[in-house]
Amino acid sequence: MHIIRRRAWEVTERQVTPEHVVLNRRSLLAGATAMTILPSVFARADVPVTDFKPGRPVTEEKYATTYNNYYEFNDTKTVWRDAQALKQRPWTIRLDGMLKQPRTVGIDDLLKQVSLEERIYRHRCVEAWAMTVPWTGFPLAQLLKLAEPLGSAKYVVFETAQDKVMSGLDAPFYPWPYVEGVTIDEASNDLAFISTGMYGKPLPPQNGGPIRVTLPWKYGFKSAKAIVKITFTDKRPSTFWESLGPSEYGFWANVNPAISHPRWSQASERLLGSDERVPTQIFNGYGEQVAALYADRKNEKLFM
Ligand SMILES: Nc1nc2c(c(=O)[nH]1)N[C@H]1C(S)=C(S)[C@@H](COP(=O)(O)O)O[C@H]1N2
Ligand SMILES: [Mo]
Repeated sequence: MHIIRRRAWEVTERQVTPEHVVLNRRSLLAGATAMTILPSVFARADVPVTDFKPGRPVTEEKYATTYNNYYEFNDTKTVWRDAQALKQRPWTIRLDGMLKQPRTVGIDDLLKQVSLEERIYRHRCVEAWAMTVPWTGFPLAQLLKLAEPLGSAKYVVFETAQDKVMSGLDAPFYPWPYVEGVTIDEASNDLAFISTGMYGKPLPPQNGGPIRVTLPWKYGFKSAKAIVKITFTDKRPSTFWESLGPSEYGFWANVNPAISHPRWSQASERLLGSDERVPTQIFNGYGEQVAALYADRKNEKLFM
């Protein structure tokens, strides 16, 4: 029996059951064959689902999994083809820096120590496209608890894989590895999530499989894919996109329709799979949950 842990900002009653959840339940009921197809630890049909009131339809899976950014492979939107070459097992994650005991954990060991759930989040790329995705995974706060950072650590830094199948790594000019980071306070926020599945299935390589971070109130580039190292530090990290273009891609990168990218407006966004444009919301619509994180940071460039 899975209990849905409700928080003030969650819906009190599920208004809709997303179609893929219904389908997975059905295939579970269909018996043993379906059970062997559904890998229990990555993504399960019986995990608690929270929809976070997306206010728009869930993006069709075929669009969310075939229109991607993954610069380690290449800079085209059809990078999903090349990304299939990234082996998803074995996979380890190094926990490093200012924590009680630096160590390396295997992903399947890690997954046994957390409680999986499904969350439907909006995703807003800084390029002004957006999708709405059912992620399976666990709160980043659970990982912090397992990692036991020292009280003096202020930031969590995610470093992503550099594999020989990633031909984009040979491209000059990019400051590999892809590194992203947030404050410990941001990482502890209820919305900060580690994704290991989507649409009730293991996370596909092109979407960051086997493990990525998902920070729905920030522009998508903060949500690092294919994480191999998590470091705790008291120094603000130099992050991939910020070091490439600090005036275009800041460290904080909170979504804000009122602050234009130097080369385009951020006022609206295109929904993947349709030509519909919808207004962009501050903090991507999650201000109620995250605005307080920034109350004492008024003098910083929080929104690009
Ligand atoms: N390692 C890595 N992570 C990454 C990127 C990348 O190029 N490499 N692109 C980022 C950007 S710009 C976005 S919008 C999202 C896209 O996630 P999606 O492909 O699952 O939609 O991944 C982010 N994480
Ligand atoms: Mo992005």
